[in-house]
This record gives sequence, C-alpha cells and structure tokens, in this order.
Amino acid sequence: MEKKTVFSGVQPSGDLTIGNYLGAIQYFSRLQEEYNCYYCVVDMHSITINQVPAELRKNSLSLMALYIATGIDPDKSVLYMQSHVPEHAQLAWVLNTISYMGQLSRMTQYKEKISKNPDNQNVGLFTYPVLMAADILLYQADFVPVGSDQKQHLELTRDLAERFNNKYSPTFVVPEPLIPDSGGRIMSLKDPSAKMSKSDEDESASIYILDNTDAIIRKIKRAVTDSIGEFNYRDEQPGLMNLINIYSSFSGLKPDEIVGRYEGENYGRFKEELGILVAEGLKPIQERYNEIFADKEYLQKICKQNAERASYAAQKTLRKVYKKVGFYQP
Ligand code: ATP
Ligand code: LTN
Repeated sequence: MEKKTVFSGVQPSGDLTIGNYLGAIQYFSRLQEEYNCYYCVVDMHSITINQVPAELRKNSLSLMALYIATGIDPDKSVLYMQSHVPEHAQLAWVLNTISYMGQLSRMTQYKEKISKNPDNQNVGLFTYPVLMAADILLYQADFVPVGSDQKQHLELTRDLAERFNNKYSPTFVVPEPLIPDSGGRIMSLKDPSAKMSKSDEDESASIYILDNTDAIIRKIKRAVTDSIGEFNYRDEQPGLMNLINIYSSFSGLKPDEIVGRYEGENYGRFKEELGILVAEGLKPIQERYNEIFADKEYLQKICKQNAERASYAAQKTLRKVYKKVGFYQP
C-alpha cells in the first residue's frame, strides 16, 4: 500500500515556544516512519507581520536546525523553505479566486492579528489562510498535524479542496487535521485565557524551546495561578490546569495521576518539579540544536536538496490545476 502524506508548517516569526513544540512539532518526527512527510518553514506567511529582514533570515535557518534537532530526518522527510518553492504562491492565486470574502473575514486568527496590528492591516493577513490551503493541497496531504488554534484554517482548506473538486473535477485530496488531546492548546503563563504565542511581547509569558534551565524554573515559579490554593484539575483554575497540561505532556502522566501526586499541597513543590521536568525534557533538543545551527554548510545543503524534492511534487499538482482551470499550455 502506498504511504499517506503528511504536511505541516511553522512560521519563522521568532523564538519557538513549548506551545509550538507540544502542539505540533513533537509529533513531526514520530510521523515520518509511517508517512511521506513534508515539513515547511513558512517564511511567506511570516511577512504578514512586520519582520526585520536580517532576523527573518536567521530565524528561518534556526527553525530548520530546530526541526532537525527535534528528530526530523531530512533524508526521510522533505524539510524546506516555502519561498524556495514558488508553486505555493502560484496555487494560492488560483485558490484566491474560489475563496469568499465572507468566509475569510470570519477567521479568528485574522481578526486577532488585525486588532493587534492596527498600523499594518495588510491584505496578506486576510488571504493568509488561502496560502496555507495551497501549502497543504499542493502535496495532496492526507493529514496535517497542528495545534487546535489551526482547526478553523483546516476547515477552510477542506472547503476549498471540495469546492475546487466540485467546480472542475476531482483534483485535491481533502486533508484531515491531527490535533493532540493534551498539548493542543498551551496557554500563556501570564494570562491563562490567551494562547502561548511566540510573538507575545512579554517574554515571561512563554517558555521558549531554547530557554536555559534557570529561565524555565523562574518563569514557571512566577506563572499566574489562583488564590484558591487547592490542587485540582478544573476549568475554574485555568492557570493551574495549563501547568498540569504541560506537566502531563512532558511526563506522559495523565492529569488525574498528577493531581494524585500533589493533592493537599499548595503549588510550590509542583511548580519546582515542573520546572526541572521541562528543563530536562528540552535539554537534549538544545544540545543537538547548537551543533546543527553551527554547521551552516550542512543547513544550506539540506535547504537546496529538499526544495528540489518539494518542487517535484508541487509541480505535478500545479500542472493539473492549471490544465483544469483552462490555462493554455503548449
Ligand atoms: P505567532 O505567535 O507568531 O502567531 P504561533 O506560534 O502561534 O505564531 P506558528 O508558528 O505558525 O504559530 O505555529 C506552529 C504550530 O504550533 C501550529 O501547528 C500551531 O497550531 C502550534 N501552536 C502554536 N501555539 C500553540 C500553543 N500555544 N499551543 C499548542 N499549539 C500551538
Ligand atoms: N497557519 C499556521 C502555520 C502554517 C501551517 C501551514 C500549518 C502555514 N501553513 C500548513 C500547517 C499546514 C499557523 O499560524 N500556526
């Protein structure tokens, strides 16, 4: 039987958080044995927010190194940068013509980003999900591992695939999201009602994958909890619930097993042990990352080779699409 295809992408828009890791990236390497996997540094998406060019360049290469450090093998999975494969933008254009203004204006991420960036309400923010749909559909992906914040974008992608298939003829695989039960939505350490986000200005609200042990322990110690002071796993204590979810993801224990461990105590020992658990969990990734990021020649080679592999698959789909919509091809 032919292997099914997996696609996912992460924006090089800053230092990656444990939200990115627990919600998405940790699964990428686990999927590569069973599936044909494409993992992309979606640099074209990231310029919908103002970026400093030199930093974007560095963050893009750093994300490549981090992908590899978390266990993605560039010989098995296709690991590349979006801007190196022009078919993404070409398919996005075609999909724009079957996307509706009403549906795009209802996207939660669009509304959030527009309100956070009043001085830069660019059209790219509006059509962002169409480019994301192009990323996925170009490779005929069956599955897309993402955090739960991307569920709505995946629904849009499915709609566009079906709309195109109905309007012309069956062309695209209709993809399904793979969203983890625990870790699908890690919240800010300072505001448990907001998603932990790498573009948060308050650095103490996020734990970054490359944070050192001291920073991790300090941030967890100061994380917002509540004044109830009882150890429970319930919606009324969202700060504690978030920390228990993080504990669960790093330890493999279920939330009620964790409650069993710390029941009857205040949060001190729990927070201390959680800090150590997270720091220990990230250490091997950090060590591998440092080695890989130092080897620029190796990274350059991976970028080039893998962009060619991605282009090969992308061109196949784009040719079909161009033919179906009626573009003359000699
Ligand atoms: P930004 O904060 O710059 O908007 P982001 O970190 O929210 O970025 P991406 O880099 O594009 O977004 O996300 C990469 C992957 O990480 C996506 O699959 C996303 O769903 C997942 N992800 C991001 N934040 C979280 C979170 N707090 N909890 C779980 N998963 C997350
Ligand atoms: N929109 C995603 C990043 C992203 C992506 C993709 C994820 C761009 N293209 C394709 C999965 C598949 C985000 O903001 N987290």
